[in-house]
Amino acid sequence: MSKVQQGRKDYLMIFEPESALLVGVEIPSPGQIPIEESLEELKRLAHTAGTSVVGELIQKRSKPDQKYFIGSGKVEELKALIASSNANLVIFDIFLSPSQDRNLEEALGVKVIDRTELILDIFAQHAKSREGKLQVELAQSSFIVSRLTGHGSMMSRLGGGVGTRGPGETKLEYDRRKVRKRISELKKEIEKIREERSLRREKRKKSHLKLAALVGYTNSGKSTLLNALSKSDVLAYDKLFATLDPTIRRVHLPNKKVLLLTDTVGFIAKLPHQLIAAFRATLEEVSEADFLLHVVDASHPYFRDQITAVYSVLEELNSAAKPIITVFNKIDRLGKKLPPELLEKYKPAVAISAYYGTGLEELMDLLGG
Ligand SMILES: Nc1nc2c(ncn2[C@@H]2O[C@H](COP(=O)(O)OP(=O)(O)OP(=O)(O)O)[C@@H](O)[C@H]2O)c(=O)[nH]1
Ligand SMILES: [Mg+2]
Repeated sequence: MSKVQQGRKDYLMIFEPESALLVGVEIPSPGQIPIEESLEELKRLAHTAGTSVVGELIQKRSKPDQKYFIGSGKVEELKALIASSNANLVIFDIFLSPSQDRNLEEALGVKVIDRTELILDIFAQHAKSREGKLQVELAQSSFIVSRLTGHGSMMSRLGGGVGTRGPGETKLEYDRRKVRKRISELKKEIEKIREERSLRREKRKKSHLKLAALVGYTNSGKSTLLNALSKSDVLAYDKLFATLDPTIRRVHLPNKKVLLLTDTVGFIAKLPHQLIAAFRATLEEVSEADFLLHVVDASHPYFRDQITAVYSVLEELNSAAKPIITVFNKIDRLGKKLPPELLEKYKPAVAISAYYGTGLEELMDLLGG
């Protein structure tokens, strides 16, 4: 996993090459995505982070166990699986409380992380710009501070060499204070970036050009579409969360008008709250946009659930009421035509292949109108 901690000592989590076991827990609740689907996605996230997956375990429960989240019988089963598969990491597809994380690490004798930590790790690896890096560090620091509650399991993931302690002060209090201080520095720096952005935005408004934001589930093809429409070469990659930094490009429409189009970080089901909070500066492009282009990977078996997940993130960004053009992408991978009722349901909507350039004229016409 992440090697970014090199040279940035204190706050980032430290991971080594890993063989991971994945654990999914199904607790019946309305709107819950199927456990198999969620675990499949967790596996892709683990691969993106550079971890190999050596096994999976699923438990169905009516409610979480307070101590371990899973039942104590399952803990034993997991222990045996760790021994037989030589796993050195367990990734839970749920949000673990700090004490559950600690109890599990103690019982299993290997490192335990949850979905949030995994996604944070991927973000840390993919952040390129100063803004992206600051936001990732803020998300990680906020996560760490939320975990600095008791015993020292998290401590081992913080860089050592913490300097001299004040008289009578425990290491924990010291660390918590130190991370909090860093959080406030990071917030100040990000605030500066927000101000720069808002200046740029003012300038943009004077140009009277409309701004559209590409939103959508991660890997749906947003960057590919941005490239196709603006004839540029933004990084598009078959990995989750390839894009972390917003990039704005000009699109020349058939009616001779120019539209500004911005790429954004992809969304995902169960997006950690810390990330949305930390990426506020970047995601402001979405709330500032005149309208949204919602890119859907129509070839994904669970694209309907992905649409729902995107809408719930848009709600969190107070942007669900904006005009939305739904773009069903990757139709080249469909065996048959996209059902017309789908286009009707999400009207205005188009079916395209950003990769092969199919349907782009129709989309351009919609953008111009
Ligand atoms: N077959 C096919 N593949 C596509 C199409 N559009 C995009 N892809 C592929 O899908 C993968 C993801 O594309 P990106 O454009 O990076 O997706 P994104 O939405 O920007 O993803 P993140 O930035 O990771 O959230 C890449 O491997 C693309 O080549 C399409 O129309 N057809
Ligand atoms: Mg992208």
